[in-house]
Amino acid sequence: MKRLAILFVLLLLGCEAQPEGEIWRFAIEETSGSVQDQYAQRFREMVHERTNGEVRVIVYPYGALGTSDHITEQLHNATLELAMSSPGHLGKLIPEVQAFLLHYLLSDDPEVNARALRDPALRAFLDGLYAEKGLSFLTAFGEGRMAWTTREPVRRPEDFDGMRFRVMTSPLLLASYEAYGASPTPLPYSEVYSGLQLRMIDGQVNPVFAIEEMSFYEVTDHLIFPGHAEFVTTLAANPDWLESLPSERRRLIEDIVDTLQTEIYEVQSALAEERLEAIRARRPEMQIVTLDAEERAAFRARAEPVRERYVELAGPRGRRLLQLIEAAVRRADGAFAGDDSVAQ
Ligand code: 6CS
Repeated sequence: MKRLAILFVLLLLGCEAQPEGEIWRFAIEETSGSVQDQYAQRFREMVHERTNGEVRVIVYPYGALGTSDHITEQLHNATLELAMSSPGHLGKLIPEVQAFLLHYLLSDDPEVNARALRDPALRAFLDGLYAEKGLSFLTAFGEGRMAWTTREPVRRPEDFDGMRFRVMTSPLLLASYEAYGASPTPLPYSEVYSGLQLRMIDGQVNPVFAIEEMSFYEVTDHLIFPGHAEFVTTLAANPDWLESLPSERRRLIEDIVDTLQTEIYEVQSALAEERLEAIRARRPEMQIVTLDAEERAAFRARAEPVRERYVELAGPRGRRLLQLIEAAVRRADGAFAGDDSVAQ
């Protein structure tokens, strides 16, 4: 049924009178005003300006072309040229990228992660993984600290006992929340609000900007910062399309992606603050807590063995990616002074 609906939208798009000139179709996994939307809109403006209007970028917000899985499929089939592909969903196609979902691996400081995600060795490795699955990796960036929103308070892993907790659809997320004793429930983004409202699920996890714009704070009572992860997304392109572009267009894309790497850090940072204030103002009774070091340590201890589960799922290349991320975060954090080597 969903496939039919998507086919229908694609047919409509095909029939719609298209303006003259080159068109690049860019799908995002979030709604208007989100971090991904602000990225895509800036990308669109810069392409337009720097090609003197020869290229138009059409941005499709979440829902226009289906779920994250549908978007990746369309990118693969060249119905789209560019798309955001978050590891939380893309892990089904590229198991190794689930490393970004491991808890207490990235820093709790988005600025450190922003530096780590620029690491050339890490990016080159991701490049190879995406290419093998018929996608071109363009970049990875953080969208902000993740918070849990739940109906009941959570301060210890035991508080998760039996909790039906919504996660994105990558398999590793099941292991991550099972380790806390929860009953993880994978669902597409579009079904989270109704799932909480109808009490099919008791909690979910997302960055604050998303909790605000998807109104998850309306249907949960506790917002908890466990310091366990930042939401990381990746931008990918269809490889045949990318290779078919003249070299100056490819350079233009590289240039814009490079500029946006800095800009998007500022965007997510401002949104995280503004939207938390908006939640406080609209729902003053919402209990907002940041877990302290001791509380985090209890979750960290449960999360540690999930790394082995990840390696089982993602194999030796998964282990390698994990090492590259660890090394990049250490270097970005300034605690890895001078030594660039990472064990093979
Ligand atoms: O929870 C999700 O499924 C979604 N969350 C965000 C912040 N972006 C895209 C992703 O699909």
